[in-house]
Amino acid sequence: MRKILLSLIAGLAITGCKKEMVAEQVNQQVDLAAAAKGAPTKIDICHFDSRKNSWSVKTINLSQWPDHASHGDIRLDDADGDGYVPTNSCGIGQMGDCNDNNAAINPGTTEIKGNGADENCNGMVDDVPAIGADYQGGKLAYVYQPGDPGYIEGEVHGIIAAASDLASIYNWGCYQADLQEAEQTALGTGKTNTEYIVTACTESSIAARLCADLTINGFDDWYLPSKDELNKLYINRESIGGFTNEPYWSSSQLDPSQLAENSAWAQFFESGSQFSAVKYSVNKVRAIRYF
Ligand SMILES: [Ca+2]
Ligand SMILES: [Ca+2]
Ligand SMILES: [Ca+2]
Ligand SMILES: [Ca+2]
Repeated sequence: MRKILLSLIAGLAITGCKKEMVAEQVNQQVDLAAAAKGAPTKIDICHFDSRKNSWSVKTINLSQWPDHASHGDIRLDDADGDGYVPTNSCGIGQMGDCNDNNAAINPGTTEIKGNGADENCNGMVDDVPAIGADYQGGKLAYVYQPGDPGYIEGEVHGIIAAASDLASIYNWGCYQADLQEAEQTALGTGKTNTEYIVTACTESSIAARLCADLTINGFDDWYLPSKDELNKLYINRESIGGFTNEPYWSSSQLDPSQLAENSAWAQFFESGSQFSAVKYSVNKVRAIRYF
C-alpha cells in the first residue's frame, strides 16, 4: 500500500499536478495510518461557511482537521471521549466541553480548587469569578496566591472589597495612644488590627470602627484593610472600581520606632505610594472582608 501511494505521489509530481493534489494524497496516507490504529478517518465538524454566513455539520477527513480548526470550526466527535463536545452553533451533542483535548475537563466534573484552571467549564477559574466581579457582599478584590499568608493549597481564599468607599473622610483615631497590637501589615491582618483598634480606642466615627459597624448585603464582618491589603486594593483598583485619587487609610499603626502613637499607614491612590499619616488627618476609607 505504501509503495502504491508513494508512486502515486511521485507520478502526480512528475505530471506537474498542483500541490494541493499531492497534499490530498499525503492526507489520505495519514488517514490510512490512523485507521490502522483504530482512530476514525472521518469526523463530523460544525463548519462555518463564510459565503453563506452560516454554520452547518460537515464530514471531513481527520487529517483536514487542523486546517478547519484554524478557521474556528468545532469538532463534534468528542475528541477526548469524556461525553461532552464543545459548545457549537450546530446544536449537536452534549455541549459545554471547554477543553476537548482533556477528558478530565468537562461540565460534569468537580472543580479542583486553587490550581488556576477551570475544570468544570463554568467560566470560573477555581469557581471564583474574576477580580472586580460581585462576590459575597462586595467586589472580589484579591485571591491569595502561593506564598501569601492565608494561602491554603487546594482551597481558594482572599479579600472582598466593599463596592464603594465610606461616605465621607475620617480620622484614624486615638492620636498619641500607642495601639501596638494594630501594627500588623500582612495580608489577613486587617481583621485583627481592626478588632484591636475597636477595643482599645473608644472614639466614635474613626475609620476602623466605621468598618466594623458596617452591614452590607447581609454581611457584617467588615474590616479596615492592613497596609498590604490596602495595596492589593490599589493594584486592582480599576477592576474593583469606585476609588478616588485621594489617600486611603490602612489599619496598620506605624512601627514604634516611627512615632507610632501619632501615625498610621495610608496610601495615595493616585501614585500608589504608602506613607505615614498623622492619625488626626482625614482620609478615605474602603472596608474589606475575607472569604
Ligand atoms: Ca470532550
Ligand atoms: Ca474535555
Ligand atoms: Ca470552574
Ligand atoms: Ca480549578
